[in-house]
Amino acid sequence: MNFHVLTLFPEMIEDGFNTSITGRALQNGTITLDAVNIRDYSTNKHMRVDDYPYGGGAGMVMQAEPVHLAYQALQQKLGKERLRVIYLTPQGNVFSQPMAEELAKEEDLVFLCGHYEGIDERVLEMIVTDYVSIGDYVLTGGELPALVMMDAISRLVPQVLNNEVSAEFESFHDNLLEYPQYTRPEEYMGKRVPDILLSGHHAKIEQWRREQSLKRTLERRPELLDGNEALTKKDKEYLQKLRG
Ligand code: 6GU
Repeated sequence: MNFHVLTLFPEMIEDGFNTSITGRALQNGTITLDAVNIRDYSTNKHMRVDDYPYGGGAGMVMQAEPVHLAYQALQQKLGKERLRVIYLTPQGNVFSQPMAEELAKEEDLVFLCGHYEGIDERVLEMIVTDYVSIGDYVLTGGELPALVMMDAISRLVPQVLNNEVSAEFESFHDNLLEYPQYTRPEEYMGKRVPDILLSGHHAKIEQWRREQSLKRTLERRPELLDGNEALTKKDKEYLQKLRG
């Protein structure tokens, strides 16, 4: 997986990605990251990349040309005419695990990060293939959303997680929330680890964990249960019992 990020703050992208699991994936070459400074493609003698909005209004707008030139340089470098270009904007489709799974299949992904009041619409029409938001709130720029997306996509790339099974057994496995986890000591401030987890009885532990997932999902995210096709007859009986 090769990530390319067009941004005015490349150090924010590099620093944000270079730690922990994503940092290790960069070090061992499973993932590459190329943070391109859009300002390097300014043709203005003062290296400006923004200007006042036509029609008036608050703030500044990023100009089309530097973004377009940065994109064309990337096309040249990769020898690819068509690229998946994701523009981070609160006006986009809301990012989700299925979207991460789909994007993880690509060889190259380009993230375009806007700042100020956004980017000149004309270059967006020319190069953007996907408009994506990370939720209904407003951020100052697209860098944190790009990092959020790259993190979620990275952990789906084969070889990125050291434990191969952990990408499957997670929150949103079967679209249910994950069961609670415990580690040593067996008792902390008078609170004991559930006995079943110390029993060594694997089938019973699996059943307990499934029930905890169902209980937690019912309590915290009940909408995930509506029409959930992963629910077995046994799951549904347990949910009936919980609902009383
Ligand atoms: Cl992708 N960008 C910005 N600026 N704000 C956001 C967002 C994206 N997603 C939610 N809020």
